[in-house]
Amino acid sequence: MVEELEESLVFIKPDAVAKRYVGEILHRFEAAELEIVQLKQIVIDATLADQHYAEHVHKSFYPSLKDFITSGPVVVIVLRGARAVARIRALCGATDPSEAEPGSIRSDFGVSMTENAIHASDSVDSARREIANFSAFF
Ligand code: 3AN
Repeated sequence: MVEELEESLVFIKPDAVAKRYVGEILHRFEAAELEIVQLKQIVIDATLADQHYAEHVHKSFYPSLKDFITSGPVVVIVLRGARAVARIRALCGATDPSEAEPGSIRSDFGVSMTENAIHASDSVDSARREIANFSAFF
């Protein structure tokens, strides 16, 4: 049986781009046999931030998350592979870098709940919605 491939929307956040971790993070995905389908450095504006984080816009942490995510370039990537969504989430580690699994991207490169280096879709449905949100850039 041929396994169905999944796609995931990933972006390397402004903290990790500024610290020049892009190459190291991309290497981890390629080493895991994930294919880069799209890749672009962009700046997320206020409208796209609100769209992408729609489920968080009313939460207390959202204003600082929005300030941060629009503060500088991000590298947005569509990755494809077998069980890509779950495997990428595992490579990223827990949302809070201090709780992220040793060797995960957030453990190695994140510093806080806000500056946590990377975003990755949490389900195939979220990936579809998020890729559509960013499609104007590809
Ligand atoms: P994940 O990115 O691991 O799926 P979500 O979807 O719960 O986590 O949160 C989206 C983003 O919102 C996180 N990557 C993080 O930057 C930020 N965030 C979530 N919870 C908090 C919090 N309690 N305080 C500050 N930022 C948060």
